[in-house]
This record gives sequence, structure tokens and C-alpha cells, in this order.
Amino acid sequence: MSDKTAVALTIAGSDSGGGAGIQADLKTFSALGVFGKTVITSVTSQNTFGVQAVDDLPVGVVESQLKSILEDGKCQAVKTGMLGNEKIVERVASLLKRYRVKNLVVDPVIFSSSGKKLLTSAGVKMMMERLLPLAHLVTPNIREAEILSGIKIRLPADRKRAARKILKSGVRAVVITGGHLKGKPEDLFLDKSGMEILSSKRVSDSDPHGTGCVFSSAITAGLASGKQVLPAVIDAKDFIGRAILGEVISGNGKASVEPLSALYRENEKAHAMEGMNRALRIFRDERIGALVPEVQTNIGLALSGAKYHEDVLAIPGRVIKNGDDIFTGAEPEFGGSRHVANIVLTVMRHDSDKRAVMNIKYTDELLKICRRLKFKIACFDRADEPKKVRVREGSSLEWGTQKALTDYGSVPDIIYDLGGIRKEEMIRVIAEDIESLTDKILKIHRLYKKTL
Ligand code: PXL
Repeated sequence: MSDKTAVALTIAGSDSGGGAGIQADLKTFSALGVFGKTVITSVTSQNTFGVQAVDDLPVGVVESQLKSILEDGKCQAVKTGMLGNEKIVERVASLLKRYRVKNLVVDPVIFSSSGKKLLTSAGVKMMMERLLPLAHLVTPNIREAEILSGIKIRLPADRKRAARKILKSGVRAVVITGGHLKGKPEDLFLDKSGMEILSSKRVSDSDPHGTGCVFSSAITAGLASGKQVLPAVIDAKDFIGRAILGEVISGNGKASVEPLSALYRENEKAHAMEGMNRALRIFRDERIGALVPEVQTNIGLALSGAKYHEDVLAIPGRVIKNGDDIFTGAEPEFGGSRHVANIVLTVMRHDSDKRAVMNIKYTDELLKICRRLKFKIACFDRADEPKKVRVREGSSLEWGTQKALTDYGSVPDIIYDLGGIRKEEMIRVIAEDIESLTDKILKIHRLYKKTL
């Protein structure tokens, strides 16, 4: 138990589809190490195609939840999301004021991402008059900023005017998000000390459901953890980028952001690292040096959905042999070898479930052993390699792997080649994961040892 854990509250609607609202807020708090509490204002029936129904809760039910939380103290930051109607806005504002809530972030949810109205017009007016004066920050997108300011936003200058107008409501700072505009996503931040344009690279062209909720929750989590407003906004921008990259297709319609994706990835990386180190220990104990070719060995282990070299774990400097003993000069590293990563990534383009590769020495005997083990075997001939591929550093193995896979028609257990000018012949062992790769290598080695 830790009494140092930051606590945050979200006052928002339930999204039955799980992509936005309370569900997204709680995941965001958790991903950022903040304990989340919830006050539900409205129950929306929705899925990845849109909102089918909206049922605002009776204002007394909202009040009762909120009082329970506020009576308990210890809530370092609060956000509001969907509030539904003016009665709920009024009651929430008056309670937040009575309990002198600090660090209030208002996400002025007016429409769902599919275009359904989630706050009445009277509710918008009430939010401007009663809620914004209590808030540290309001986080409208362009469309919401237009409604809050009454200014049509076409040009960057319009957005600045809108931000100044919104600040007049009494809110201490405003960030108008620009993710829905074309080009680089630029957010405009304004507080009493001035204006900042926060720009970032566009991580993806998709516009998944839930971005507004996750962004404002990430800011709230930052405030709960003691950050100032602007640093919290900057960090939240980075966080939402990763949640967009990790978007999930959870139904047959629109994708949703996944606030936990970065955590899942870290977890997967730690598992891969453990698995790789375990495999290396087994190979060391088994003394598999006889399988290591002159150019030495590497093992590539990719994360699910790997696309780049950085997504593939390998050993920088390779696995080297001294007699039957093997050594590594460095810890496994993501992006640790372009060579072996090229092979794994090429294999994954044919079958994304095959994520582990290791190269071993070629001998006729070893190939025979692979046949005896009933491994599926494909090969390529370096003589077929076009010159322009040969001269492009690092593209040779990609070409060879691609050629073998295309000729074979599926992903085999083994791809070998007989080498070429200044190219050693080689066997590559392919497997689904590091455990099954280890298993295949041990089987090969045990049979090979008997022939030596
Ligand atoms: O993204 C705004 C939003 C907030 N809250 C709920 C929602 C949505 C969008 O659909 O459903 C409950």
C-alpha cells in the first residue's frame, strides 16, 4: 500500500464501446500511475460505429457520487468530460466550488467523435459561466473552440482570437488542440503569461475515437502528480501520440486509442529480453559453438507487429565462438542488429506470427539433419541476386529471404543458401517465438554432435 500514490477524479460519461469517456479516462490515469476515481454523469450506448443512445443520469445521482468523493478529500486533480445537460453542469460546478477543488481540467465535450450531441446548448452556456471560472485549463478541439468563442476558425489568427476570447471566461489557461487539422498537429496554448504553439510530428493519419478524453486525462494525471499546467500539457501530447500509434480495432467501425499501449509494449519488451537471455544461457550451457559460422551468429526476436529495426531484439556484436563455447560481448538490445532484423522483418511480412530467427553454420551434414527433423526447408541462390541489390549495403539478406519465401510459398523452418563470392554459406532457423527457436536449435545441435 502506498499513501504517496496520486489520486485523480474524472466526472464524465460512460462509453459502452470502451474507447472514450470514463473508460478511456481510467485507463489513462492507470497508465500514468495515478489512482482514478469516477463520477458517472451519463450512460451512452455506443459502439465503433457511433452513439445509439444517451441517457443522462438524474442530477441527484451525480451529486451523490461527487459528494462521496469530495467528502473523502485527497484528490489532487479533477477533470470533467461529458456532462450531458445544464442541470448536471450546474450541480457539478457548485459542488466543485463549495469543496474548493484544485487542479480542475475541463474537456468541453459537446459532440461525440461520430457527431452526436453530448451537451445541450443551455449546458454549454452554463459551462462557460459556472465551470470555466473554476478551471485551471480547458481543452477544446477546433469545433468546440468555435462554439465556446463564437468565432469561426479558418486561419491561425482565428484560433488565436478564439483562445483569447475563451480565456475571458475566467479559465486560467486554454489549449486548443489541432490534431484534427491537416498538416502537423499544432496545439495552441494560452495563459496569462502568453501564447505557445506546441507542435509535434504527425504519428499517424488515422483519427481514432477517444483522443480528446485521453489527452485531457493525461493532463489531469500530470497535475495530480505535481506538474505545472504547461509541462503537463506537453507530456500529455507525447502520451496521446503513443496512444494513437497503439490504436485498437475493437469492432467493425472506427479504431480507438489505447492509452495502455505503451505499457503493453514495455511489458512485451521486458518479456522478450528475459526470453532472449534465457535462450543464451541454455545455448551457453549446451556449448553449441559447433553451430556458429565464421561470420558468427545472431538471434533476432521481434515484438508483435514489428515494423522497424528498433522493434527487433538482437545481440550487438553477435554471438561468438571459441571451440564449443559461445560468448556475447554485449547485452541484447532492441535495434541491436540490422542484419538479423532485416531477415525477421521480411519473414514477418509473410507471416506475422513467426518472430524469431537465428543463423547457424551451413554444412551438408547440418542440412541433412534439418531434413531428418522434418523441418520445412527453402533456399535461395546468391547468383540470382540483381547487382543493384548486391551493392546496397544490408539489403542482400532481405532480398534472399524474400526470394526464398516467395519461391517456397509460405514461411518454412529453414532458409539456407550456399554463399557466393566472399559470402559464407548459411542456414537460418525460423520459429514463432524464442522458446520454439531454442527447441529447434537444441534438436539440431544434439544430432550434429553425434556426427562430430
Ligand atoms: O470524445 C468525447 C466523448 C466523451 N465522453 C463520452 C463519449 C465521447 C465521444 O464519443 O462517448 C462518453
